[in-house]
Amino acid sequence: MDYLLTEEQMDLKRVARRIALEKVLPVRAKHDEEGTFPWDMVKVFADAGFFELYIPEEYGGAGAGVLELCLVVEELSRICGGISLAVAATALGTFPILISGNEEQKKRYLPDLSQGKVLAGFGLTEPGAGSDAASISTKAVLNGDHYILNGRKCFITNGSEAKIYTVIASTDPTKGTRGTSAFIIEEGFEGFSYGKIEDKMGIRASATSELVFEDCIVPVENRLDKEGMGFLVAMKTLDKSRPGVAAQALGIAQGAFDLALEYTKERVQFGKPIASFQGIKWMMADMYSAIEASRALIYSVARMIDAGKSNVAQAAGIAKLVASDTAMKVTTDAVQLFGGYGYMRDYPIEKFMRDAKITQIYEGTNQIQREVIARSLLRGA
Ligand code: COS
Repeated sequence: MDYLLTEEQMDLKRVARRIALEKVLPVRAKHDEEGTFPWDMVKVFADAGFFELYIPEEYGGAGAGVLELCLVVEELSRICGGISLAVAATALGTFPILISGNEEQKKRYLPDLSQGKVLAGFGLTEPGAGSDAASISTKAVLNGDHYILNGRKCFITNGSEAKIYTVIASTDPTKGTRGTSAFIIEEGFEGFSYGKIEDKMGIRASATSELVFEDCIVPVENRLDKEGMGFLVAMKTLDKSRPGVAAQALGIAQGAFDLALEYTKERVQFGKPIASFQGIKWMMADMYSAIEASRALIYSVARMIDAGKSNVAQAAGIAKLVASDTAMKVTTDAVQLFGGYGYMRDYPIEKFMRDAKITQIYEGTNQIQREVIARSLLRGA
């Protein structure tokens, strides 16, 4: 397949592949086993310019786009779907500022984010508000020149490691989706702390934690856009970030496939490599075809977003749905191809299956993606 990437995009993909092999691979097992945050890799990624890709040049970024972000996330995830999240989840936390920040907010926050000096996270989900994002109960009450936030966000990727969080809170509970607002919260704001740090099945090299707001003081100038725009900011953010989850899923699928291909060529049973059996060959062909189909989809959706197309919710949902279901199927099949060895933690393949699962769940479960896709169909959008 030829995806007609530019020379620069192919170079970027090669650099990400090299860094993944040279730097990420040696520390992958350790971070996965110990569940530690890969600060050693954040420095490497910052030096390589991975945090600046999608940020405009005037704020210290590279002025590239979602496609470039996807290329990097794909290649890093091909080695470790957990470590790649330091980059991908920072993009998720940064997009609201890019989408709806004013000049002052962009100048204040984007330069440090683009240099990887600080990481970001995105706070929408709450214990009682997951798929039903409009039902959030975290409240922000205006009090002079600041808001007072009370509530709790959960499952926040990069939580407790990031310094900047874009958080959605209710400013007028009587107005439903139009009664929510988005805020930039800095670590260190009075009344802001971290709650439970999660112990996870997969992506164990990524931090996931609660954000706790107890009479947290947030200056009015940290509100993004007008009051009431929070839900829209969140939806537009997810439109832009879901291709990144799809790219993470794609990388995980490709990484598992790489290992399975190598193994089936080497593993001899009944006197020949198992790759020579039709049952195995056809499995590999199906796995590879699904991976390429996901790749074609993700790159084209990322290009749509970078071209400034509107109404990308459906396309972003399709990319996330197809790529994450592919990742789950391909990694499960890869474990199957390794047989008993695939189930053992001595081999890296089971980690790919554990890492794949979350891509069907976060940034909107795949049931929600189907809902988004179907609603667009029914609206004729
Ligand atoms: N772009 C622009 N506008 C959008 C939009 C989008 N992608 N999605 C919704 N809107 C608008 C709608 O057009 C509607 O506008 P009006 O009030 O003018 O009619 C408004 O936002 C409310 O939308 P809707 O009625 O569809 O809201 P619902 O409460 O039914 O929720 C879903 C819609 C299910 C799509 C939303 O709750 C969702 O995405 N849930 C998943 C959340 C998620 O991904 N969580 C993961 C955690 S974040 S990492």
